[in-house]
Amino acid sequence: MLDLTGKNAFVTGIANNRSIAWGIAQQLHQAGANLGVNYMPDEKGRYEKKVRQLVDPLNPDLILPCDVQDDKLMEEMFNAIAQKWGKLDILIHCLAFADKEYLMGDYSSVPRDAFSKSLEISAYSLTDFARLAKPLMQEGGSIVTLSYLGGVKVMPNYNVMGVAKSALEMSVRYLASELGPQNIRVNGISAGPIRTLASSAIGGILDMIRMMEEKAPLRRTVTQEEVGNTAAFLCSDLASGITGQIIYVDAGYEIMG
Ligand code: NAD
Ligand code: IMJ
Repeated sequence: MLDLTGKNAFVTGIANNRSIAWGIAQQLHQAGANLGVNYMPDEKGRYEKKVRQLVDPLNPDLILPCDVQDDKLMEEMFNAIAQKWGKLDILIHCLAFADKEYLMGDYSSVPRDAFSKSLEISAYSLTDFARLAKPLMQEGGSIVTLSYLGGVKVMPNYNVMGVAKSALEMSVRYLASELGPQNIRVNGISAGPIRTLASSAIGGILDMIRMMEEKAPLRRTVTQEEVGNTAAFLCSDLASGITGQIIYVDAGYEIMG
């Protein structure tokens, strides 16, 4: 039933084999979609090498550099998508960043530039993506982003990222409202804690995982594959009536008081 054959899907945010974006790319590929991915450009080309190796078995049509803070690269990425595919059906936004020193301690210590940087990379980039994708989604489409409970409730150390996720989730709603008439659906997945580069780099992730195992209704954490399955569902015709939603893939943790 879940069939994405012939759909063009661009997945952002793969850094390594633990990335949530990698889980999503695999499920979209399995459902039959044509894939494109980005890598974060760096001087030594480390991310590029890693991403190329990883995605090779999925035969991607496109592997493009993109730093969401770089307007030129953003434009070039969407131009390359337009040239290769003509139309885009699915866009996955799976990236976030805050300076590590502000993912701890007092929230109020965050300076203006670190606040702006985090909101720009983690939240504004979705709006940028939507504007650039809009002309490529004339036949409709699906945009999915990744969020975390820390955008709705105060979670230890999440700090400025929580404020960014809050802006991201509200952007999902405004974009869904704007793009709905063009049959473009915009949704978010709020995932439970998963060990990735972005989560392992911070203190306390193991405590959060232990808490999930104790308190979540399913008494466990969730996997990249489970998040990938939900993303594939949201991008498929099975979810044709769903837009503007944040779906929790968190073993039920969010409902607990
Ligand atoms: P990850 O480190 O594998 O992925 C983060 C990605 O963001 C990387 O690929 C990195 O290159 C990219 N990125 C950072 N700055 C960028 C920029 N300027 N331009 C382009 N790309 C940039 O970690 P992850 O946990 O897979 O994170 C993916 C998403 O999932 C994030 O939005 C994160 O907030 C969200 N999320 C993660 C968890 C978790 O526990 N791991 C839980 C809920 C939500
Ligand atoms: C991140 C910080 C604090 C608590 C956290 C997290 N918990 C979880 C995360 C409990 C699950 C992971 N998460 C949901 C994120 O969105 C992570 C974003 C992030 C992580 C880093 C680490 C390395 C770095 N900058 C980062 N920017 C964003 O330098």
